[in-house]
This record gives sequence, C-alpha cells and structure tokens, in this order.
Amino acid sequence: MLRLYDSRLSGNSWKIRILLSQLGLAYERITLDLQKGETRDPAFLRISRFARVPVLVLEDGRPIVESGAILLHLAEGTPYLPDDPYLRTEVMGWLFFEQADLQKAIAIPRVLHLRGLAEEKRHDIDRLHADGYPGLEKLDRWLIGRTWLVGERYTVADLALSAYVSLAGQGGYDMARFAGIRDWLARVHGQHGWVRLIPEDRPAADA
Ligand SMILES: N[C@@H](CCC(=O)N[C@@H](CS)C(=O)NCC(=O)O)C(=O)O
Repeated sequence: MLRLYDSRLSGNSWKIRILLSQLGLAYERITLDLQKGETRDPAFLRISRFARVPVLVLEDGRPIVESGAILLHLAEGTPYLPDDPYLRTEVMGWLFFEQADLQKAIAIPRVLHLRGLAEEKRHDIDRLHADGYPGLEKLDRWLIGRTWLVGERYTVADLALSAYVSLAGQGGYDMARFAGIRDWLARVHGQHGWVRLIPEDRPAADA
C-alpha cells in the first residue's frame, strides 16, 4: 500500500491527500509532529533526503519527495495530467511558479500567524508579503476569462496552486482584492473528491 508521511497543517502534504482522494487510492497516513522535530528522526531521514514532508513511499518501497514531483507521479495516466506534451509542460510551469513565487511567501507568514508570532515578526511578514503579492496578482490576472490554469480542465496545476493560495488569508494576506482567484478557488474546492485540510474544521477555516 502507498504510505504518505505528512503533518497536520502542512499545505504541501494537503495537496497529496487531495489527489489521493480524487484518484480513490488507499494509503497509510503517518502524521509527524514538526514542532517536536520528528522530521529529524533517523528512520525518517532515510526516506526524506530534505527532512521534510510530504514523502510518498511507493508500494515497492521507493520514496518520492517534493509535493510537485509526487503530484506528477500520481497523476500520470489520469485526467489530472494532460497527455499533450505542450499542456503537460504548462502544468509543470505552474508547479515551478508555485514553488518559486508563492509557496514560501505564503507558508512562512501563515506559520508565524498560527504560532502567535505575527506581531514579533511583523517585518519578516511584510517582506514575505512583498514577495507574495506580485505572484498572487499574476495568478489573478491569468484567471481573468479562464476556468482552469491549463487548457479546458482541472489539472494538478489547479490543485497545487490552490493549496497555499487558499491558506494565504491565514498568513495575513488580503485576498478580498483577488476576485479571479476567489471564483477559481470555489471551482477547485467543488471538484470531485476534494478534501479539507482539517476535516473537522469549520468550512471557512481553510477555504
Ligand atoms: N518544496 C517542498 C517543501 C516541503 C516543506 O516545506 N515541508 C514542510 C511542511 S509544509 C516541512 O516539512 N517543514 C519541516 C522543516 O522544514 O523542518 C514541497 O513542495 O514538498
């Protein structure tokens, strides 16, 4: 059986749980506590070369790290990754853009807010917001007049981008200014098999 190492609040791991659910794949879930330093456990380090979640361990025991790589692996041969080489490349382009322009700029302010450090780290958060807002603006502009990021259907590009973008409000981003993103997120969250980050949360908490 597939095995997923994640953590409770990890947006990168959330992407994988959404796709596993959408594909109807059974898996064993092992949830690490990042604040207790469980990613530095020697057994985990043998499968996670960067000491981070998510890690997906395949049925033959080989691990895959990096959320984008895991999504591409799982989506191969499914409707979530196009066959057409140009469209596949476009999907990968969005995965790279998410990692370069959005992921840390959203994830770090979010962690600081969740840990009650927002006041103390105000300058760091402002700097990260200055990095993140241009990426959000680019995404919002691209979505004008489009339903999905690539081609005419929902793909792992939409899935990957939507995870941290839907958590940006928790990191102090003012998302009210991005109408294109808001409508697109509603479409993504309405996809078959989509799952909440924390199932027991109120609907507004991660949407
Ligand atoms: N680029 C990686 C980022 C993974 C990442 O930052 N994971 C975080 C949780 S979302 C983590 O494990 N942090 C623990 C640490 O860095 O010690 C991916 O997309 O999978």
